[in-house]
Amino acid sequence: MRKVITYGTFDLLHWGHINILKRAKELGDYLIVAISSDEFNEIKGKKAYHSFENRKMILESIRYVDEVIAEDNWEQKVNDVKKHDIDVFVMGDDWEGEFDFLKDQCEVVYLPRTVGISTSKIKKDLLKVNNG
Ligand code: C2G
Repeated sequence: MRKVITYGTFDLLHWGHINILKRAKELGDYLIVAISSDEFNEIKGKKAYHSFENRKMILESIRYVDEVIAEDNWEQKVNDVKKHDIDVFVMGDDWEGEFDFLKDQCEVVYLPRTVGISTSKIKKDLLKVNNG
């Protein structure tokens, strides 16, 4: 069984997220998503609208996702790949090259980001709508 893993905050879930989850799943048979904890989001300088528990529950409902684990720090990826016997690590290409250190453990695939949508764009557009 080919196992795939990907990481992210996945806040205000949108079709760009679904695109990468769908494509990540197509690279194997089992997809694990490591979702950033609220504490780790602070380290990333992000404030998610939905709590970790709610972002986790939402991701677990997606047909492409087989398992959701917590992402608590930058360092856990090496151990996650070992512990979960991962064959493929996937991230959007805004992270191109950032995780090449995993290449001696598993395949590392950067997929093109979906253009035209992002959580920050949603927040910005809503601000505009509400402020006229
Ligand atoms: N993504 C995408 N297209 C978009 C928006 C996001 O392909 N329009 C991808 C990102 O490239 C990432 C995933 O969706 O692979 C999740 O995006 P975020 O929730 O913004 O995750 P990020 O903050 O980049 O966290 O350790 C890695 C970090 O946790 C990644």
